[in-house]
Amino acid sequence: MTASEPAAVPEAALDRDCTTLSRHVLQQAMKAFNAPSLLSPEAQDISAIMNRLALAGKLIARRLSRAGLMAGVLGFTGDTNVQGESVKKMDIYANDVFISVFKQSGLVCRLASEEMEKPYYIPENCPIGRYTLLYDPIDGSSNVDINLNVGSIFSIRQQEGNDLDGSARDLLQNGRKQIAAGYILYGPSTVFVYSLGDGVHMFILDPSLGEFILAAESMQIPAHGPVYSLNEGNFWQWDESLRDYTRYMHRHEGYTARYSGALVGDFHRILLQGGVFIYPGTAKNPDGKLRLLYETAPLAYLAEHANGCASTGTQPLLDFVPTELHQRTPLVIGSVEDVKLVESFIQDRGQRQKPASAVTQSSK
Ligand code: AHM
Ligand code: MG
Repeated sequence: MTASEPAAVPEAALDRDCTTLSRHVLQQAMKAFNAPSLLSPEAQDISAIMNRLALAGKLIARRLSRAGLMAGVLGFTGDTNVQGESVKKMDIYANDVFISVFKQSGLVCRLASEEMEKPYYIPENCPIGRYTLLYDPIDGSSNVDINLNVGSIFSIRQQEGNDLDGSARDLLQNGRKQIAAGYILYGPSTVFVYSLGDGVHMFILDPSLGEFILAAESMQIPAHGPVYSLNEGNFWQWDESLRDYTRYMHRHEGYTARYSGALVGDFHRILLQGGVFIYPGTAKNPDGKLRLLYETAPLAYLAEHANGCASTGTQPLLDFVPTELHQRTPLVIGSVEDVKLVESFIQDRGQRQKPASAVTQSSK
């Protein structure tokens, strides 16, 4: 090669650059719905939903990247949401982004989020679709004002029943009913991770192209990782079993702690490197802090499709059936071996608390 000849771009790198999120989703959707062609309505719908989610992610990422330079972006609104938490301006902006992106789309019949007490129903003058979108617009919002990572979490369910006659059933069902789930992580790069039930796939936003480009396909959470992740500031509010687990971590070599304050960030680390994240019940909140439908269930869906697992501590998280929209659940999620270790402490303590006869019965 002479100095004047351009260096050849490796074919694989070019192919990867051409594997955009929308192309990938179309192929995945065909598999998920056994669709004979790219033109099948389900494949088209899911692909269009993912494209809209990607647009929401880009809009939120753009605002976050300039937040410190613009007036009225950071800080609290002064209001409290349905969860009793102080609302940040970015929470409202991001919630509105999802609504604007989907309102006219004809893809969803309703949206439900952490920031809205009741679902948002598509107005009568707009086309109505057959899917429900559940989302947490800004997960980890305490990180927003200090320029640390935050995320958006989403879950898609097929509409079942009718809202008008009260027969709607798709919201209060277990997590196995999700047809897709994922998150967008706003960190040094903006990352889009999703599953349509056949593997978990990661895309990175290339700002120069404005496209999410494939970074990893069919990701696998390692069976074990050294990192455990939980808010030890709540130590004295936990059940003794969790305190025993934490003492065990302190006393054994090979473990280290990380806790980012944003579930999406902590889960992303686990997806890449293994380990476990725990948000248990506390004395004040026996079901913990995290919400099932738009926080724990979507991430549990991803964990299970990446060879990891998720539980409430006593049952698989995806089996948990909510009784209300903003239902909370304890969460233990990550590498199979590390989740099992946490569960073993919870179960051991349960056994020890039972009367001797009950322990003998159940251990037979
Ligand atoms: P948010 O969606 O209102 O931000 O709340 C969820 C966040 C999670 O991202 C994070 O893991 C957890 O709350 C942190 O809570 P705590 O400060 O109690 O440890
Ligand atoms: Mg959240």
